[in-house]
Amino acid sequence: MQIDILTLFPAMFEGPLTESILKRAQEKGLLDIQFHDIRDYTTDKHRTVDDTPYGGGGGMVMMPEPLVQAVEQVRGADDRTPVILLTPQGRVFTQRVAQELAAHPRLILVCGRYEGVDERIRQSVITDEISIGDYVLTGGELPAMVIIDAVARLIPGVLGARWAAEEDSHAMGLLEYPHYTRPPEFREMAVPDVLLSGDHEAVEAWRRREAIRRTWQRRPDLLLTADLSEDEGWFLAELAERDAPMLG
Ligand code: 4FM
Repeated sequence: MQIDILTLFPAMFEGPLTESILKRAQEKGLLDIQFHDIRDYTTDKHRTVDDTPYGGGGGMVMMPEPLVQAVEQVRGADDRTPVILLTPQGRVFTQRVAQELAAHPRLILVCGRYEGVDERIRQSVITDEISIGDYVLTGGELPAMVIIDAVARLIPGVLGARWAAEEDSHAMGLLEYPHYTRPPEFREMAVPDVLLSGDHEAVEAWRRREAIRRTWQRRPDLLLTADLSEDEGWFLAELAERDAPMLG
C-alpha cells in the first residue's frame, strides 16, 4: 500500500513510522509512505499557507491554492484514490473503517492546521473526511498516524502469520479477553486453571466468555451488533441478570 501524507510538519512523523512494525512493513515493501510538505506548493516569497478568515473572528484559515496544488500534483491522473481530510467533522474512525481503507492500494491523507481549511479545498479535492474521535487536536498529523497504524497492521504480511488481524477483539465486535503469561502465580494472583490445562477447546470457550463478560461490563453498546452463538447469548443473559454494566 502507498500512503501519501500532505502536511506542514513532516518531521512530526519521524519516530512513530520508523519503529517496530511500521518500520518492518516499509522495509518489506508492504508499505510505502511519502511525505509532501504543503509549503513546497506555495508560490509567494514568504511561502504563505494561511490567511485571516473572511467575516472576521479569531484564528487563521488554510488557504486553498497551496493545498489544492499539492493534492493535484501528488494525486496525478489517479482519481480513484481516496483523498482523506482528518477533521473532527469527519465520519468516526472504527475498525470497520480501517478495514475499508486497507482494501485500497493507495491513500492520500491531508493534515490541516490552524482553525480550519478553506471550504473550497473540501469542495475541489477532498473525497472523504475522517475523525479519530470527539475531541479537538492542533492538527491532523496525530490522527493520520493513528489511521496509518490501524490500517497498516491489516495489510497481509505486516503482522506475523500467527497474529491474524481478523481475530482482533474489535474485528469480532467484542473487547479482548484477559491475557496471562508467566509466572503461574504473581502476588497471590493465580492464572486461571483452564489456561494451563492444555485443552484448546476449553481455552477458546473461556476466552469467548471472558470477552463477552468484559464487553458487557465496559462497552455494553458493542453487544448490540456482536455476533454471538445461542450458547453465548444465554451466557450474556445470565450476566445481565447478575451484574449491571459499568457506565460512564
Ligand atoms: C483538523 C485542526 C483540521 C485543524 C484539526 C484543521 C481531528 C480529530 C482533529 C484537528 N482530526 N480527528 N479529532 N483535528 O482534532 O481527526 Cl484545519
